[in-house]
Amino acid sequence: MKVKMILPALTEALSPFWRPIKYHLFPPLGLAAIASFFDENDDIDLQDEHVERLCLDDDPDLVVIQVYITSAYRAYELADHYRHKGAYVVLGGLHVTALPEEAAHHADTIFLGPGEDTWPQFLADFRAGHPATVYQSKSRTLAGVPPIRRDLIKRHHYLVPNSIVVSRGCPHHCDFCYKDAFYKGGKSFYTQPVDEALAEIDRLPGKHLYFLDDHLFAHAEFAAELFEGMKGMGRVWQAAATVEAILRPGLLEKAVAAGLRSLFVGFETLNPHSLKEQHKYQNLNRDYNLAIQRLRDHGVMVNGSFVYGMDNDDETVFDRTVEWAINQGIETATFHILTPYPGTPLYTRMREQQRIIDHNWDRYDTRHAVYRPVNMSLETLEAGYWRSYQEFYRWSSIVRGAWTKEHFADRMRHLLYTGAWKKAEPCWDLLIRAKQVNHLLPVLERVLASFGHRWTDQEGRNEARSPLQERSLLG
Ligand code: B12
Ligand code: SF4
Repeated sequence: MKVKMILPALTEALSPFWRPIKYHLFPPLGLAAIASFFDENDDIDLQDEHVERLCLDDDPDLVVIQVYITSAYRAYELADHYRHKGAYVVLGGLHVTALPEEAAHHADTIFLGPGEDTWPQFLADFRAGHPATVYQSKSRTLAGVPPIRRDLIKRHHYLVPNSIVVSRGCPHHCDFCYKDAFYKGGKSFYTQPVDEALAEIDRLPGKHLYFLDDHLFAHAEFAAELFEGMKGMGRVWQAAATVEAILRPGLLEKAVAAGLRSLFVGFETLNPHSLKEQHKYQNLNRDYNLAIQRLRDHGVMVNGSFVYGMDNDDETVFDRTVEWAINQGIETATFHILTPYPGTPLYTRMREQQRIIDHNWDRYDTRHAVYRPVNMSLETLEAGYWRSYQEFYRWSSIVRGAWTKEHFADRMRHLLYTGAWKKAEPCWDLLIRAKQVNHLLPVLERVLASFGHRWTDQEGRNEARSPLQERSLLG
């Protein structure tokens, strides 16, 4: 059977704000994960439109499209194109699950929820000639799932080709998050068996890993076993976790010993009323400063995530947040405008309050205000969002952030890492165009592996090695 799998690009790909490096960082894994259920002799072409131009004049038997909200219109356009050509078209993913009726107009079959249980069932039905129009995932497990089809991923397009995901979902229930809507009807958080996760890591070439899990530290026992198993594998890696998990004694230490060098942390807001408003209770009454100090003491860089536009936010929120992030020495920050994704409690609430003013999914990219904020105008919200990026990433702020650090090595790493991400975009673009981005991976690995490394002195204190000491250690 001839199969075409497509991850359509979001409309942003055509906009002046398009940042190629963001999409050439690491491969998303949704389609490669379900591709593992195909037969050996199925002829599969997997295309990620964010990194390659789609070939649309082929004639596959089956077209499989993953739909995110920001790429929904493009996904429907592609689906219509292939249906017109006579292919059987199926749609799945977050947006299909949130709005099945909308997606069903463009598909022969739609899938709701994760695909590990429904996809093999569909393939059997399809081959037998009687596929259903809707498959709803109910049984949730990653045990025994065949390995992700990494052979279908064009590794040379990505800076860090080793993305990996060892769990699904998250145990928390924040109002703005896609999670509860997507996993409705079954478990909303589950992990791979540790042995299978370690085997997957072992199969990955090179050194650097990028975990795509929503919250890698969520299941403390699983995480501790995973990190124990990774010790000695010589990996450096990045992942996401909550403030609460960072503060939990013991787990961070194990992660660092296993090679953790940079962590994405959802701080979201510095205002406890806003945390309550969004039911983000796991962040409530947690000492953010202490969490950052712990990460810093262990040589882990921080990518802080912040959300603007909650009902308690007024126009002072932007400067306050940026100033705090700089003073804390956070290396990279991502700012978002609160976005009511369909299916979430936030969407339901705002809809009831008749505050949603825009239903153009292209604008649900966390850069646009698609609703009426309470304590500021929509224009102030969008302007404050853009100003935050400008302020946080100006050189004076980067230097100020770097100099909050005690050790010279950490200051240098901050300057190199943050500067490379935000100040060297034209160089990234050139490398991407020349299909050479992957060649910079060793440099990233060296920055992550060497500068932030910690050793324990005889009294059990953590110390940073100087770059000189590092160089002699690395040979
Ligand atoms: C990697 C990633 C990115 C990458 C690349 C994404 C890309 N090229 O599209 C980057 C960093 C660039 C990025 C950017 C953005 N992202 Co993003 N990203 C992710 C992340 C961390 C991992 C995705 C992944 O590979 N997951 C692992 C695979 C196995 O899971 P999966 O993709 O869901 O696939 C499973 C199911 O969905 C299902 N499935 C999917 N497709 C199909 C199809 C069929 C036929 C079937 C049967 C099943 C099926 O089966 C799969 C196996 O279970 C997710 C969080 C997460 N943990 O998923 C956020 C996430 C997808 N991103 C999100 C957002 C909001 C964005 C941005 C808008 C943010 C921004 N302001 O920049 C942009 C826009 C992205 C876009 N393309 O539209 C949200 C989406 C919310 C929503 N309702 O759509 C998520 C869920 C994060 C979150 N917790 O809110 N992202
Ligand atoms: S902690 Fe993160 S992944 Fe979990 S529900 Fe909240 S926003 Fe979603």
